[in-house]
Amino acid sequence: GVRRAPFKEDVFYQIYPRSFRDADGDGVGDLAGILEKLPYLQELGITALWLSPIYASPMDDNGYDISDYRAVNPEFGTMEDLERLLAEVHRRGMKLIMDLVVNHTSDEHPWFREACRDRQSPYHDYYIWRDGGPDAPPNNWTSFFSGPAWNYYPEVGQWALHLFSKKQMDLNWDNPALRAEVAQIVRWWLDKGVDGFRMDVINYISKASLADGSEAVGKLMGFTGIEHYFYGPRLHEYLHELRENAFAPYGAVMVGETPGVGLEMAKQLTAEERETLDMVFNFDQLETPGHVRFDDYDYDLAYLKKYYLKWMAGMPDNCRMSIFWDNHDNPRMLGKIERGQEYRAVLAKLLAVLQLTLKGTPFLYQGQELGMTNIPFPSAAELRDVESLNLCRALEKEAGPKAAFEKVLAGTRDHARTPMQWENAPGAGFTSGTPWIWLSDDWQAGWNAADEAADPDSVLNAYKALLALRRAHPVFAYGAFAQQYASRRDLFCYTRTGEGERYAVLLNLMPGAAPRPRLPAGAACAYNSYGGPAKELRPYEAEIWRLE
Ligand code: ISL
Repeated sequence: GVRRAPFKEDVFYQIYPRSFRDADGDGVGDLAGILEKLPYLQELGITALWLSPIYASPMDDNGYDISDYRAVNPEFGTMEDLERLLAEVHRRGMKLIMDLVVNHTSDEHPWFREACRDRQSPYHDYYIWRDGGPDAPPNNWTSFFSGPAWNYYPEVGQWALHLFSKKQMDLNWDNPALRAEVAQIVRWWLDKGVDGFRMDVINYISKASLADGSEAVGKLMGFTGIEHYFYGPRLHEYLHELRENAFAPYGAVMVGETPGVGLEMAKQLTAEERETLDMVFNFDQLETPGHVRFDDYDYDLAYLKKYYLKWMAGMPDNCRMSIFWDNHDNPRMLGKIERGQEYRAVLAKLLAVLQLTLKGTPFLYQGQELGMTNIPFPSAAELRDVESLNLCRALEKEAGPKAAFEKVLAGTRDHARTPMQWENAPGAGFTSGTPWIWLSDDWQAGWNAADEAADPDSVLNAYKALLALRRAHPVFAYGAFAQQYASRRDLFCYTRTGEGERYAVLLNLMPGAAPRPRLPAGAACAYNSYGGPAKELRPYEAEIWRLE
């Protein structure tokens, strides 16, 4: 069975601070806004929060470009605000993890400034440099945010690597001084009482070599060079060392964001006896095979079932995966499956049941609990994300502005970054000012926290009920998973068994009615997404049954 640990019972909730709640009216969410909403999160039944970066940053990538790891960006508030928030989170019995972005720093970080100023500086070797003239970069690697992965710095006559934007410079983890520096930063925050970190693209930190990337892999993935760093030769060593030197003494949790690692690597990275990460985010569930994020297509729910069946069968009890499909880097899953309004609420509830009853650690993303979805942005002028803007610019050259915008609109990360819809009021209760990013009028149609709190059938109240059920029954955290009625391709049925309890979950994956499979005598309905069970399963109906 699964070994018990407090963090394994948690349901995490990701806050994207810019878009959560703006307390001071400047249009940008802030720490005071999060503090204000803690009662809401506690009532919802969340037990742990993950904050996307709030550190000092020029905000080229909304804070994933850090210029001071020990400072709070004034846009978000002060260090006192953060300490108050942490104390209040703990007082309410919740945990707080922060975002550790240490594959790269901002080019405005003093380390990088020093590195550029003087080749002899000890900080020079904190980054990844190659000699060469200004005409051609040292290899064919591409950045995830369009264009080559290298900048030329005439001051030192060298190229420096950046896998992300031009202002996000990759750190050289092969340098022990840099690794010691990162451990110090982690300990500094853990000393403040933070409960752990979500570690940004942490599987990219060990670069095997700087040889050219395969053109074939580049074509397939859309990025060239990735095979040289997505699971580098010293990755395990670096993570284990950081665990020993920083996390382990505090019992703090290490959650790896690990794009591109498959099942076998996820096992290697999370196996408890290997003492590396506590769990990973994998991303292969986010697009149905044959598609990439910027394709305009309807996601097939049957694939989500197939994916989790494979992973739950493949992950032994000593390994751990997170369960999620929404975050700040992707359009919302709800809208990828169904674009219309007809099934919006019931599909949101099905996804809630699924996420809170599969075996693993759920990470909810802000707004999921409201049934927030992807609303088409009106024009390219409304886009804010560096990835989207760079891609738009690159595509415009080939295809013109209209086609470029359509392509970007299908996959833009900005879909998930629109403001939280708190109230039926101007600014949606997010801000009294002008929101930093486009806000649709979706909040006027009942899709906001205040209206939903008052509606017993709302998505919000479904989440509350499901989170309460999960908290009351540790079988959902620890119990064994077994698929049932495997021949029913229109349904996803499974049991969770353990801790002296047994539950069955029935999900109708189709937007039409379906015959109901037989349940054992004595089964009692613990949750039904239509308010109570009927003879047939209705479109996207989701149920949980308590078995004797
Ligand atoms: O959006 C992507 C690129 O196409 C994703 O692959 C994403 O960049 C990747 O999952 C890494 O994401 C993390 O690191 C990035 C940052 O922009 C993302 O917001 C963050 O979640 C660089 O720090």
